[in-house]
Amino acid sequence: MRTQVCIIGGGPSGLLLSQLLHRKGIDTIVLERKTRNYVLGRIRAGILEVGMVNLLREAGVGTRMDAESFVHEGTVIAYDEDEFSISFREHTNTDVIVYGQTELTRDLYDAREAEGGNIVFNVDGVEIHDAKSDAPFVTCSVDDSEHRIDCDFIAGCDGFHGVSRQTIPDTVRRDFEKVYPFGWLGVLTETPPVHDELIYSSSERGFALCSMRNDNLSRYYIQCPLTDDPADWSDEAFFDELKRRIPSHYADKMITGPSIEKSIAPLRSFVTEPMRWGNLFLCGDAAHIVPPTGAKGLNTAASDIHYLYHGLMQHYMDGDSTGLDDYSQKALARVWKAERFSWATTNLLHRYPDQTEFDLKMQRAEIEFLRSSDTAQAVFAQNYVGLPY
Ligand code: FAS
Ligand code: PHB
Repeated sequence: MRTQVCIIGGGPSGLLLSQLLHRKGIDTIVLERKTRNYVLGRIRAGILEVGMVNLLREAGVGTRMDAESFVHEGTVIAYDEDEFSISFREHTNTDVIVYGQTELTRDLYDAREAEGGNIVFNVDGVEIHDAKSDAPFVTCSVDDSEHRIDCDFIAGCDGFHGVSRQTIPDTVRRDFEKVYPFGWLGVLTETPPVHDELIYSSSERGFALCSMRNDNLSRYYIQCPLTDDPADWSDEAFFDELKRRIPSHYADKMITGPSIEKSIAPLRSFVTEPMRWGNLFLCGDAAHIVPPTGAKGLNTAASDIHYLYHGLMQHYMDGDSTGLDDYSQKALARVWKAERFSWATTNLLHRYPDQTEFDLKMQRAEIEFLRSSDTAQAVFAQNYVGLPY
């Protein structure tokens, strides 16, 4: 089998790249380890930056998103019984939209399949060969039969636990990591959101986030110890704890309901450098992970895809490989800024087990400064809506 770009991973990164390249006549194959339903069953991101929105429209999958998504012009920051709003619109003249990763991944699958996309599910044993040569290839097995895909380029879109990053030798690759001493317990419920904007709340009991997917689908998170198991948390216990971490006027009006999904995500900051090795290009979670506090995970995958898509187009259409040569340095420049914002907002709003009284005073002073300073709110807003590509 032969293709121009072999894409490993059928999550949002791999599917978006495949769909964008297809519309420019560039041939791809997507190799996905799981089934379509398994990929769609993972509840992940909810907030899209304008850069991701524009890419999805350019990929021809913006119709349902434009019809069903919500525009959010700001967010609420709460701390104990206090709160304030930060207006994205006022400080950046732009905003974000609420549209679940599950939905955009579904839209991408539908578009790839409608346009004859070559997506192979239940792929096992993916191996990358000769990435440093002009004739790289990928081997894998599907239903116990072996396959070889010869290609010009390989896009490693296979997430944090994939094989692509591991293909780059330890002597070449540098990993940077911070593991946080807590996770997020997330719950999805078919109930109306407690507020029309997101509420990021820092309380003495820990962080909480009130989010949503639509006007009858709410997404809630509470910071929890890494030793917790979702099965340890009844719905009642979850909502009791959530209500104790947000201002009481929200807690009193919250409509709760049975969870239709409950999971714990560990929090980690991670970056690997470089994001290119020969003709292998890493994109999205394969190259970097952020704590979800700043809603940057999926949105940073989007800018990687933007840079690689344009680099590949330039190569195939103009015979110019400048974009590919600049990919790693360009992508990493934006990745590190997203890492910083995600790390800073996590430190601002979460409780650490070893925090001293002084640490808590510093945290409170920083929240109070954010509340009082137009400049600080403009900096928060610029990062939250997404820095330029
Ligand atoms: P993904 O991990 O989504 O996709 C990689 C794909 O590659 C998967 O489908 C996997 O099955 C496949 N794969 C892996 N190994 C393979 C192999 N060897 N062969 C073939 N296929 C292989 N971001 C936010 O902005 N907000 C959030 O609230 C948020 N919550 C998250 C919760 C969790 C539990 C996790 C893990 C991430 C969360 N993220 C969140 C980040 C998330 O949205 C990612 O940024 C996003 O999924 C990145 O997309 P991909 O790069 O496509 O990686
Ligand atoms: C979500 O809705 O899942 C969500 C929203 C904002 C975040 C993280 C997660 O910062």
